[in-house]
Amino acid sequence: MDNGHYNSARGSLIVLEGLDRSGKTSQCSNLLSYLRGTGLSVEAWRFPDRSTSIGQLISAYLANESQLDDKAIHLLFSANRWEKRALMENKLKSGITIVVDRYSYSGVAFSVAKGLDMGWCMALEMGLIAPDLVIFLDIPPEKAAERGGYGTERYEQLEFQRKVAKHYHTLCDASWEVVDGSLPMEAIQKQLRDLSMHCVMKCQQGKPLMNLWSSKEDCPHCN
Ligand code: FDM
Ligand code: MG
Repeated sequence: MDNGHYNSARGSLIVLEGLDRSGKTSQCSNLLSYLRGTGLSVEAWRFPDRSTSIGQLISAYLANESQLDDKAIHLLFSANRWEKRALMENKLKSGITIVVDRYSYSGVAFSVAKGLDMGWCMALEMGLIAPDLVIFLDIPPEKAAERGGYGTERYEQLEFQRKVAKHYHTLCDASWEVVDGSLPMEAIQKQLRDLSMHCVMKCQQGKPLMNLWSSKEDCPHCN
């Protein structure tokens, strides 16, 4: 803390993960309004953050406008999180809660589905800020595919999403909150609100900010 303006209570890092068309994006914006309504300072972030120059390279790749080696694009996704790390830490320490649509787990699950090594993928994420809450919106890939169909972006294909789902389930540990993404919208909203409020309270009560996968024990898949 380098000035006297920080609130004593820090913000929480809340991450939503799930397949494409699992409902993450609408749930994130609903959660944002709810949390704001309780008087909290909250921001909604998403990864990839397409607004930066790295994000624009990622966006072109996803739109099939460029071709990149699988490791090269993986490194860009990871760099896109690293370039926001300091800002994220400052916001959290200044009392702002951040709701993030996708984080390192997407980075790992999608790249491992393409054949990259899980330990290699995870190692690049070590030292980013650890989420205080990871909510996994769990939905069968077939059901996600039915929801108005996929767009035209790379990865929005049933066969591929099946593989991603498998790797999400490998990453999912006891610290994750799994919410059934097939439930009615309102039921999901309620669970997300309750989980988030509980998390915010714990952070306000002094739960320390941690780094992601900071030790080998935290990262069983790291080499
Ligand atoms: N994606 C997202 C990755 O492959 N790696 C990552 O690190 C992240 C954050 O990018 F198919 C994939 C997941 C998705 C695509 O994401 C674009 P959005 O949420 O649809 O913008
Ligand atoms: Mg998408």
